[in-house]
Amino acid sequence: PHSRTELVAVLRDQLSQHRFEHVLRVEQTAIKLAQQNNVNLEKASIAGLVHDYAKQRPDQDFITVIKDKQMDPELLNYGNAIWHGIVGAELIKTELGIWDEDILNAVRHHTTGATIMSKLEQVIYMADYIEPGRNFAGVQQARQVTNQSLQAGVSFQTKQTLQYLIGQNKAIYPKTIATYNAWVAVNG
Ligand code: DGI
Ligand code: FE
Ligand code: FE
Ligand code: FE
Repeated sequence: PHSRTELVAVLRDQLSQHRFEHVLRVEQTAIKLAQQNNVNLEKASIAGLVHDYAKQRPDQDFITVIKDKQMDPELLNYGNAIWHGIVGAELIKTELGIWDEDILNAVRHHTTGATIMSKLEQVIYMADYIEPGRNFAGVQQARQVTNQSLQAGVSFQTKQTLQYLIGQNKAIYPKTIATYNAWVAVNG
């Protein structure tokens, strides 16, 4: 895909209607946050559009990439929730021909966050969390905090997500814990 229109057509084909509409809302939210935080708008648009590109792929596609590219073997203990970003970025390179490492890192880290995140990575991490279709308890506060300070939003989400996962008896991917430790004390 060489234009936004072509990229949108690929995503419409790869994703369910529900997931496709989420992706369009993440794109628009990312563009807004990028404007507020002096981030490149075109990169925010592309990263927002492709962040969940691999979300509906079968597990075996990810397992193949993890083994072929000798990625962290610890990944094999997790599932689609962790794979679609970190491993999905590799599919975005080879299948969509997007090689921009800023965009790829934003996709890689959109679920788990990272100890150090660029502004673009922070924008995509937050846009995915607060896009207008989200309706979990606390999302209004998340939107307010993020509009005041992008970094405070990252901290807020990181703390909320870890609490949520523990409440659900989910295994925590070590990078998610590292993100928590790095961001827990950030207030603005
Ligand atoms: O792909 P989306 O649904 O738009 O959102 P996402 O990529 O941010 O999150 C996908 C899921 O991943 C979400 O239900 C929370 C979950 N998740 C985030 N960190 C971890 C995790 N799940 C596990 N098991 N461990 C984690 O560390
Ligand atoms: Fe996702
Ligand atoms: Fe997210
Ligand atoms: Fe998403």
